Amino acid sequence: MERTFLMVKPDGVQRGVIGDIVARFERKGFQLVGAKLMQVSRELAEQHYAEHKERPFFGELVEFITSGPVFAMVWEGENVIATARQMMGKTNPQEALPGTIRGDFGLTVGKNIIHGSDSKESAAREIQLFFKEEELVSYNKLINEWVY
Ligand code: IDP
Repeated sequence: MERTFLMVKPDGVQRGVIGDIVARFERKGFQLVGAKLMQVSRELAEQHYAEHKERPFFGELVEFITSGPVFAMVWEGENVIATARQMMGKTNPQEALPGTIRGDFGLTVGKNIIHGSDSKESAAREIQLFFKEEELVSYNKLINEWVY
């Protein structure tokens, strides 16, 4: 089973949409294997966004993601990386379709509510960056027989 790293950003936490977001992934049939509310340190933020180091908005990105608590999660399921990205919608909430998380909850690219890994490689990297192995739980849900 594939795993992905999803994170409700500080704007999503402040706006009180953690529950709505978790509910969407649960209802879809995905399985939560780890979650925590946490404050991202400057060092972790710089590692997480390392691929954007040269972009003009890198400073803003680090400031923003460290500006308040985030809700970090690991989700499991068939094709969860790509499907979660579809459920999130386009990076710019003004282009994200209604029905997607960013389309329904966001208005600006700098405050777009949620982060999600964009590939198998970034999922593996981000999961180990945010979670210790013992914080992730493997378990069987009987309902999976009705999902797959
Ligand atoms: P993604 O989050 O949809 O994968 P990326 O291109 O990886 O999008 O960008 C990472 C984050 O950087 C975005 O989620 C967004 O919050 C922020 N970002 C992207 N482009 C801009 C920009 O032009 N100005 C400010 N922030 C941006």
